[in-house]
Amino acid sequence: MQVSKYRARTIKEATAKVKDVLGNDAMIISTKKINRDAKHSLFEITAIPSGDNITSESSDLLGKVNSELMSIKEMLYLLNNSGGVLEKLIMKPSLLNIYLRMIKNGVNDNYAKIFIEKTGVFNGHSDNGMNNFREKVFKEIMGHIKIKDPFKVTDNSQIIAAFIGTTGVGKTTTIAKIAAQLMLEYQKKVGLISIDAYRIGGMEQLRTYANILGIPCFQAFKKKDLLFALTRMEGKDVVLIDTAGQSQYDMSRIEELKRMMPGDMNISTHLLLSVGTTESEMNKAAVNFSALKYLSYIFTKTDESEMCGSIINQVMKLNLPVSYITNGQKVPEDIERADKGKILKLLLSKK
Ligand SMILES: Nc1nc2c(ncn2[C@@H]2O[C@H](COP(=O)(O)OP(=O)(O)OP(=O)(O)O)[C@@H](O)[C@H]2O)c(=O)[nH]1
Ligand SMILES: [Mg+2]
Repeated sequence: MQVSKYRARTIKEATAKVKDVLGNDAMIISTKKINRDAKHSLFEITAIPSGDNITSESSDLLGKVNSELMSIKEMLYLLNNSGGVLEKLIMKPSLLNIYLRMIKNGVNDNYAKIFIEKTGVFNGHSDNGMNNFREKVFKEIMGHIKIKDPFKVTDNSQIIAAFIGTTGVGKTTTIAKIAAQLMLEYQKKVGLISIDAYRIGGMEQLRTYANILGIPCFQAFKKKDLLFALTRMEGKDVVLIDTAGQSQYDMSRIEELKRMMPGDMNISTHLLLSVGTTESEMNKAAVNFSALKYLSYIFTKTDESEMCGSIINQVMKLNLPVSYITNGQKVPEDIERADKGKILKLLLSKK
């Protein structure tokens, strides 16, 4: 293994030097700031060419930093996207790595910075033990995530839950997945209601799932239909209501839905958001649909998106709990109850 050291006055220059000699895919083993005197310091990068075999005699050198290896390409990415955090974290490869993962997963850089800052690393707090800072960041992120199980009951009361969100976000499919899960895993009696009065065939998709599961499914166009359908659901533990997809900008349709399911009807609502949506679009949907006082987020299509950072971005903005995550088209298996650890993994997954 050919290990070389490159020094320059700034981290940018040192990175450029490595890139010139070893190329974009060279792996950085360590970074260091060397103070020559009070005024002058140098950055040093120790790197190996890409594909270089890490032999046993060199594994000592790599030691515990092995898991933190970062390529020059990633370092350049951080230089352009980290707004000064890189320089501050240069001596903390494990934190730098977490920061990189967050940024590459689309976590808003302000939030990423806050999570790192909370460890105290920027205030000169020392790292007690190998993984302390790492664990602190994980704890900090997870501390912001709240989890909700919409179907947890302490008494025997019926739960009525409606699912709202923009067109095609996955409402009908998710309802089918949840219905199946509640029936098969939790032995619940489930009924379905569709209030999709806008689309021809809007009801058919839900009815097909209901037929497969062998459960009732009613359609409602108006509030009185909905009330009638609900009376026919007496005896069910859970009633799931499918709604028509609507633009987050169409406030009149959102208001219409609100009139159909007013607060006194004891219907809990849950907002579906597709993780592939841009941060601003997602937030717009979250804010405009809040007229319906939804109780939790369901993040959909994590399988389709390279970046799941939007989950934490949204959670940080409105501070609401997450109930489910969906990760594919297959009914009923592609759904998971939300879990802090799983969400953390999605935010830090390697790209
Ligand atoms: N890859 C992927 N596709 C999904 C997921 N959830 C739903 N879909 C797909 O997204 C498409 C739309 O799903 P629907 O359940 O019809 O969405 P909807 O919100 O009910 O749509 P409208 O009723 O038209 O507003 C379908 O092709 C689903 O199979 C998911 O988690 N991952
Ligand atoms: Mg639908």
